[in-house]
Amino acid sequence: MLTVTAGSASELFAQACRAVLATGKQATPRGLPTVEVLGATLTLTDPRCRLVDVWPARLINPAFAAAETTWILSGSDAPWIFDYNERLATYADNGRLMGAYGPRLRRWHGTTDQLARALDALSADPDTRRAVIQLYDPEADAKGHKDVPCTLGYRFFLRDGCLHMRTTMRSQDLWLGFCYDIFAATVLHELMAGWLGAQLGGYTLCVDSLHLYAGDISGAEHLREDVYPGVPMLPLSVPWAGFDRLLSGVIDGSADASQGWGEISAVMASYRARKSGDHDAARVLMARVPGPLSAALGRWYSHLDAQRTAREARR
Ligand code: 5HM
Repeated sequence: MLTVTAGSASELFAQACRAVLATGKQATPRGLPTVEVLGATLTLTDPRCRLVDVWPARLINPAFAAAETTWILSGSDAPWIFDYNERLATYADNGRLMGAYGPRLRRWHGTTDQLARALDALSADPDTRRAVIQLYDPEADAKGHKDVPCTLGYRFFLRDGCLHMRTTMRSQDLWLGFCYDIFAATVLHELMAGWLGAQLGGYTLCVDSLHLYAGDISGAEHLREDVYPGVPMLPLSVPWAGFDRLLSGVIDGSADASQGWGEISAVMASYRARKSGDHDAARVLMARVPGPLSAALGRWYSHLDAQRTAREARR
């Protein structure tokens, strides 16, 4: 059993990569070679340090992290998410990601808002062990869809005024999936703590298969020993009653939000502007709410620019 604890997602990521490289075994599910550890518990003690940003070995697209988080929390499985990550579309069946977390989270089997249920359970009995959000659906997920949820579920525990969150995953691609999954899950964690008026406790991820694909091993081997932890993200708060309205505004760019939500909204708007070819507007929008996410977006744009220059030089 692998156990790793760190104060930031970047450090947790780097330490977990080192551990998988050192102790992992070969496994080749769906014909794709991996190095895998079976049974890992990864704990992030400060869930607001949620951005994996390990320059230059592993940068993430912060606009996709922001977009995917709002997509999930709003209960959506709409294809607009592909505007932020075209590769996701390869996992779709008839244009839809059948494993999308959002509808399961906010409308399980078309009816139950599990987010509201978990909040109600914790409000009614702060010591409850029943604040459970289930994502894996044994019936729907055995039908052979391309996208099968890797997260089985989330649980929350309120102890001594601190809200702790635990996630169980059957499978976690440490290089690619982890960086985005931990971002979205810890936003949910921070929001739930805010709705309950609780301090933010630790975030613990229990993974069955924690793996690195063969193509990512060299990147993992080149991670620096002294990873910069980064700084906590700007605070995210919103009353539960206004949550869905705020999310719609963040998604369509109409929200007049400040702090963390303002940054998320600006980062998404900036990325849309850049995709439409307006790089100047993208830079202006990116600078609208300065914070760790917009700073990371600047690095992501530099990375995309460098890739384009290299491509042009090869022509
Ligand atoms: O064969 P399997 O269904 O586990 O393949 C899905 C791949 O996507 C795995 O490498 C899994 O770990 C990764 N993945 C992830 O890391 C998938 C999802 C989708 O729920 C996710 N994180 N959130």
